[in-house]
Amino acid sequence: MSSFQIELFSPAIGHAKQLIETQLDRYTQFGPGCPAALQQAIRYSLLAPGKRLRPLLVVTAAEVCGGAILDALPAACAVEMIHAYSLIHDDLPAMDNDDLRRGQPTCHIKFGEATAILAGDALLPLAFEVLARDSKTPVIASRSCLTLAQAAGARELVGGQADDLAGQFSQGNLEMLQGIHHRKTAALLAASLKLGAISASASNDSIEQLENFGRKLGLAFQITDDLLDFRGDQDKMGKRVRKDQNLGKLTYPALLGEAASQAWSERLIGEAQSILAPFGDRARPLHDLAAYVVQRTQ
Ligand code: GRG
Repeated sequence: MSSFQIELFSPAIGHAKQLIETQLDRYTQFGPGCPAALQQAIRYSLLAPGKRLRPLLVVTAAEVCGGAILDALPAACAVEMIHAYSLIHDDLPAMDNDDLRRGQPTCHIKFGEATAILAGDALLPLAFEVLARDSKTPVIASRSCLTLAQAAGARELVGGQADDLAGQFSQGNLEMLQGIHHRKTAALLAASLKLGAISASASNDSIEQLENFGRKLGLAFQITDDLLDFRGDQDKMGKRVRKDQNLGKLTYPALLGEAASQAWSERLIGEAQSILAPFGDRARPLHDLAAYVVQRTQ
């Protein structure tokens, strides 16, 4: 695979990414009631050039389960909204205090702290509004809302972030690091796979297999993220790099070394890909996305 831009990975991925971005654009044309500056800040962060890995996992999982991409679009957009809110809030001075994200100034640098907080606050309920209103059936809507709420909540995304912030300067071990990243990163990736399967009304077995695939993929994604930060190509990453090292933060390369971290992420991807065996050839696109996760350079 010579290209590392996700849309160039396959024509189908490029097409799905366009559909997702068009729909995200539609979902954030709020009309009367939403102050102009708030709408601008929401769209600035949400529509900025991200990889869209999570929504692509949603639609790809749906297709692997025999579902239609259009039926998976509300969940795909919802998960990207949660992700974008978490990035806006993570970049705030009270959290990671970052000034660059997705190759552009962070939301609070561009619009001020109060507007950035409110932009994140607005994206969070918008995700559930979209799921509740636009999922194909009421059963799919309620299962999707539950799945996303759990992944974004106090035990997973927010809890992982809290522990990450609390542990920033402490001595840690691999178990602690993994506990944080299972929740901060892998939970939302696993939920993306599960949401795709739910949108296709897949069997409970398939939903569980895809979720397990997502957990391993999520951990491999985070290890790769730590490695990319450690190796430090800011232009490719579109965000500040080597911050983790400078802050003395617990990371995989710091704990295990670069080579062992790389080997571990590749092993996790192999394990994740083997979970896809029951899906046969239909799982090829997910297999490929998993390979992308450890080969990526951004
Ligand atoms: C503030 C509630 C709250 C949570 C923050 C997502 C997160 C938790 C923090 C962001 C910082 C970070 C490095 C998190 C790990 C997850 C991660 C690598 C996010 C970046 O995801 P990409 O690479 O970003 O998919 P793009 O911009 O491509 O969407």
